[in-house]
Amino acid sequence: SGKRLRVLVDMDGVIADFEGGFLKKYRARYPNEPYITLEDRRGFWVSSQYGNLRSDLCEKAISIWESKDFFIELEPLPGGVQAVKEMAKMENTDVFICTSPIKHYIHCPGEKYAWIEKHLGYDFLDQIILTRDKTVVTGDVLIDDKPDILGVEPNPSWEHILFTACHNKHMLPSSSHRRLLSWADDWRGILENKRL
Ligand code: UMP
Repeated sequence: SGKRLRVLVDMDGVIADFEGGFLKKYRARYPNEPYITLEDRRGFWVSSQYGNLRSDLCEKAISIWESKDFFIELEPLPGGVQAVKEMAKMENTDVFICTSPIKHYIHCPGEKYAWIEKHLGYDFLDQIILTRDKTVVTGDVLIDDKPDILGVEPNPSWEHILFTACHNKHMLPSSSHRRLLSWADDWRGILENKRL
């Protein structure tokens, strides 16, 4: 019922556990260095918080996600893969995975494709949008854990639904954001609302 809907779903922090994967590999590679628990994470940029802890930890953090196999080995976040599959099967619904690759491009873009094929299937490779600027992509909703999604387009077509993550869960309720607390939250209700 209602109009056709285009849903953009972010990858890291929404369907793939970037924060958990990072912390596990950081602690394994740098067992004698300080780290930030997921409970203590604040701010979208992991590298900034590690850099504030001690300046040399910024580049050590970056070395983790620039390594081969970091992105392909990320675990799915609870309910994310199932929700995206279910969403894609709904009538009048087009789902795209909209994700920003890191600029160290040797491993990341290919591994993002491989992750989607592994967890969502070969046919889902048609639904990938890799972009460093999500404001130029049109859609009805963008489900993303990054609080500030900026780019060259000052008035993006999508409504940003803030997906709760360890780094944004303490942020005050923003008038500009509706939230999805997890994939157990009412994402179907948000879609039905956008269809009206
Ligand atoms: N990323 C960084 N630095 C950080 C944290 C994440 O470069 O401190 C990368 C990982 C992802 C990208 O490839 O940024 C985030 O992409 P989106 O979730 O915004 O699509």
